Amino acid sequence: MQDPIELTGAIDGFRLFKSALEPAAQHALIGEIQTIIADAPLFQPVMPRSGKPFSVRMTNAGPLGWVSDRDGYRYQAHHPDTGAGWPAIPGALLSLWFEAGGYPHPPECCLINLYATPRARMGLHVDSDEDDPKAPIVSLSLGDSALFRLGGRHRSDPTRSVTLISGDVVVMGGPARHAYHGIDRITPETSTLVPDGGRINVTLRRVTRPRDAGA
Ligand code: MD3
Ligand code: FE
Repeated sequence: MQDPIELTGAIDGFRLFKSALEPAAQHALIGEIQTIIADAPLFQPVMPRSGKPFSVRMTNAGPLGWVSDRDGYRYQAHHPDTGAGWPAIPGALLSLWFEAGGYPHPPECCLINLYATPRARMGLHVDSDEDDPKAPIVSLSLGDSALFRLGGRHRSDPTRSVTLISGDVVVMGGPARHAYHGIDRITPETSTLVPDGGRINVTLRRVTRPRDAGA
């Protein structure tokens, strides 16, 4: 992998590896993600309390999956619609976690987000449902380009924007791990990787504290 880019003026701990995955590896992963989706169908998360649907559909691989319904956000071991356990995390993504994330314990969640239409977006938020304070989040972008926004610890902190293209890998560690971030816009037809068009983002996460850790 090439050296990462750090956004000037952005919060510490954000690292962007441009085109970390070559096209052949991206294609292979799309195949594996299609198999995961066949096993664990995309579901439509809704906001806690209001029940307002997300514009992004999701599924998961790994021992724990992230879900959101009227009762709240949480990680759980089974699919919210089928009740089945989640499929395994593909080996290529485990390799990416260890290579890019540099964290010694394996990820427990591989959250797969599908931005199927140009209207799909993800509002500014912090990922705070995980209990391991030292583990990074490793993300891989596949398909159409996205305008990613990164802020700071507080919602009102200034933000930086950067375009993520297919094959880009982002690692959030240290202070960036708890920073506000979101996806403002997808640029349609910038990639043919995803069979029906759109963008897929996968994030690899450690959810629980490792048992044996000095963490
Ligand atoms: C910065 N996903 O799933 S990935 C999410 O492209 C999420 O689908 C976006 O935000 C997407 O929660 C962005 C990059 C990312 C992931 C986690 C972060 C950036 C982050 C956590 C802290 C700071
Ligand atoms: Fe997030």
